[in-house]
Amino acid sequence: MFSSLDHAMMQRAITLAKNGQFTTAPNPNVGCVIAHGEEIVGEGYHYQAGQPHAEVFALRAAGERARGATAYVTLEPCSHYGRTPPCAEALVKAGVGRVVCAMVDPNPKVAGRGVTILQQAGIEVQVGLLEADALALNKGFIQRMKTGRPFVQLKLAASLDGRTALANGKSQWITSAPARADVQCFRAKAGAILSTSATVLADDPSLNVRWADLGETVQQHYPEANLRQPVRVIIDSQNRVTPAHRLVSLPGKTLLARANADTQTWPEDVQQLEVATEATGQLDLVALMETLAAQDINHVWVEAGAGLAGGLLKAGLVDELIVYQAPKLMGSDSRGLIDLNGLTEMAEVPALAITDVRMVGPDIRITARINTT
Ligand code: AOF
Ligand code: ZN
Repeated sequence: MFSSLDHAMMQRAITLAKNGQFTTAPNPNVGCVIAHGEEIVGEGYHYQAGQPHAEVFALRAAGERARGATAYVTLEPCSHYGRTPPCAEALVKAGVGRVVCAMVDPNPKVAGRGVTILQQAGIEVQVGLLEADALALNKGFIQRMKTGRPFVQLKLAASLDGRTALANGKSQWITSAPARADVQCFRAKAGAILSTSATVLADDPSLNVRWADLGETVQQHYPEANLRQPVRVIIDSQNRVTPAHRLVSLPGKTLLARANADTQTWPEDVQQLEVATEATGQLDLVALMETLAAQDINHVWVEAGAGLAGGLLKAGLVDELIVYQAPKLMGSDSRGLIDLNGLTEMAEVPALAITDVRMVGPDIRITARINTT
């Protein structure tokens, strides 16, 4: 059904889509190429929510040459009036002859209606080219649309023997500067950074994206990578975070997830989010994730201690682990990586599937999925 030329064009559209990976949240990354055979007449990608969609930029570039052309789009063209008018209608109006999309848009407002609009206008439509690559582009968006929960990445940093701090609590720094720059890139792509009041009280962290720390590659290729700050979400069931903590007054939104809101005066960018609690008094993490998804957060990047890491794993809320390990040995009286107390059988041990291993400076970075099979 698809020629090698089709593959090359969709590959180009996927490359274009990645240009928006730091900026489009909560919208998906989408790329579009308009071509007559081998000749590309227009290209575009979605840059930021509220800005035109990928197809609009590509159609603008193509002008009259869009007539009779093939449009390659990494996501089904939209059919709805959102922040912008429907792309499917724009493609019809421009007179394209054929549309190839990598996948159907899981947004219930679209979900096949874009394809129908095109087909009803007599345009040939094909779906499914390089679908796996398109799915990988928007793991968070797709998961939120399909399940009402965000995609959750748990970051862990440890010595080679899996320790995160000495027995006296000292931990700066275990991993290298390049590993910490890599963390900044993950933060910059996420919709939210999740941490706990324990971390805030212990370290008074910023939990923001810092341009200077993003590393040269990102700085050169994505000059707008720090235009958007992820939302900081702090689990604070005991109301221990105060307006004096550093992250409260940094640019960007902060959500304090609490059992009960307090009556203090907080800066405008700080919102208290009341979340249901469990019998233990701890916040219901599933309810928290669903609330975050309802606030359009596709992708949560977790940077916290062993307690939250264990809690999220036990609740089945972790989709991917990003583990940095430094070439250091800290010994078994140092602190461990994850609280998974009470395991008595190997059958209860969460099984992982490692999907990537690479060096980041002198450290290694392991990416793993929870193995559900
Ligand atoms: C497309 N092309 O480039 C993107 C699409 O609020 P809006 O108007 O920006 O609409 C956002 C929705 O549109 C988003 O949830 C997704 O369903 C679709 N995104 N569609 O045709 C694009 N970014
Ligand atoms: Zn659109």
